[in-house]
Amino acid sequence: MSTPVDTTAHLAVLGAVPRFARPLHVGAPNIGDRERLLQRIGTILDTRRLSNFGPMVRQFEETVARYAGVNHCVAMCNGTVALEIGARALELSGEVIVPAFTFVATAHALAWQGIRPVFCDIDPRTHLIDPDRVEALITPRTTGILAVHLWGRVAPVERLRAIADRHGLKLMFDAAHAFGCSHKERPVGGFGDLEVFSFHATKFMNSAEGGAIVTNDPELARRARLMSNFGFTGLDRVEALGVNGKMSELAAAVGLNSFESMDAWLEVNRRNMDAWRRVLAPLPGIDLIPWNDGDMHNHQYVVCEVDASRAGLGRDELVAALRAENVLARRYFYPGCHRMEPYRSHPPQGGWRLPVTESVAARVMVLPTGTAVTERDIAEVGALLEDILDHADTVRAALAGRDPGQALEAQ
Ligand code: T4K
Repeated sequence: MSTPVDTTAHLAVLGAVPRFARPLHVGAPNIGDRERLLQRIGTILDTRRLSNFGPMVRQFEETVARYAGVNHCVAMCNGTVALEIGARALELSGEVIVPAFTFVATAHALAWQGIRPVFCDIDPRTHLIDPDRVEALITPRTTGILAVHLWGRVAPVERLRAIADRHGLKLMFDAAHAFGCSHKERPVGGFGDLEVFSFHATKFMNSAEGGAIVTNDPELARRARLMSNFGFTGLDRVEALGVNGKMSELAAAVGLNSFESMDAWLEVNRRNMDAWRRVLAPLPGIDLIPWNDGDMHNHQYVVCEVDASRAGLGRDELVAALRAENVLARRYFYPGCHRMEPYRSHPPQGGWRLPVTESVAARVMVLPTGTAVTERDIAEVGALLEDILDHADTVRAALAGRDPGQALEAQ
């Protein structure tokens, strides 16, 4: 017998036309002033300087260093290569302690260098590496800690610094989400031995593709720059093993353009966050994660946790129902790196035990924001969510007949 369709609910998951004709993405790029960008590209073409530490990249590095409050910035082609070069510049080897609740690039950057990521569980309140669990993971092979400022929230920097110092470990931060964020009035960039930004298209500040290593250590910066350019110290002189990690002039031009719009984009993200707060507040079981009021955030990620017992629907059901409507919510960073290859097939003896990571990864839903999303869009998604929750039983019944993978991959 087929499930009766509730005709009072005009929901795409029940066969209605999707509420949004145009998809709302998590991570639609912010685009700066076109005229200024075309001028910059014109200069690049006129001067025929396309790469290899040209003037746009130098200006980009100065700008990033200024915002991050550090002495040195080395621009890179993307955040992943910056993490790899950062790990090498710090001479990390053996094992490095890292959270599993992060984008897989954090772990891959280590494994790609032959370093074993040792996954540490997270704090359920902050979603950040739990400093109380780090020390138990240290072995004679441990050389460092790579923590993540997830969602732009600053990792427990003081606690991690103390642990690293006590055990003679290097401390590195994946700050891919955290450009423009700060903690206790200190901007992200100067914590740890070095930090790595991503300027990917989906980030708050983008250079289309791009990344950077920032540090106050001149020797680390010198080594990172050397490694990003094949180890060349002169025209025919190679002094170290290196790779090509350089940022192009075109990427730097896009990045410089982004910085000119930074204040306006921050304002949009704040406005959108306020709008999300308003529309989600009356909805049961969809809780925005709280932020520290004293800290500065870029609000590039609108992160909530779904409590199925109060919402009446689980996270996956909600995400599937939203995606059917062209609201492309994401399950970042499900299921956790430890459940992805190659880490899933090569756990340490006894397997990974990360109960907090797993329970958080099962609840998190990330909603669209950025300049492509308006307050009106958010109000409409709010009304839509209300409809979905009001018809929770019907939605669940409709989704029960579908391949869950397909429902979640919709769009
Ligand atoms: N560490 C952390 C903690 C990170 O989150 C990341 C990257 C890294 C390190 C590595 O930095 P990079 O090497 O990437 O610089 C995306 C991004 O590719 C990735 O940069 C990002 N984190 C991660 C969180 O998200 P996907 O596969 O989820 O994104 P994708 O391609 O589905 O894009 C999101 C949505 O944005 C799309 O549905 C459509 C829209 N979009 C995307 C792009 C690229 C556009 O409208 N236009 C575009 O140009 O990984």
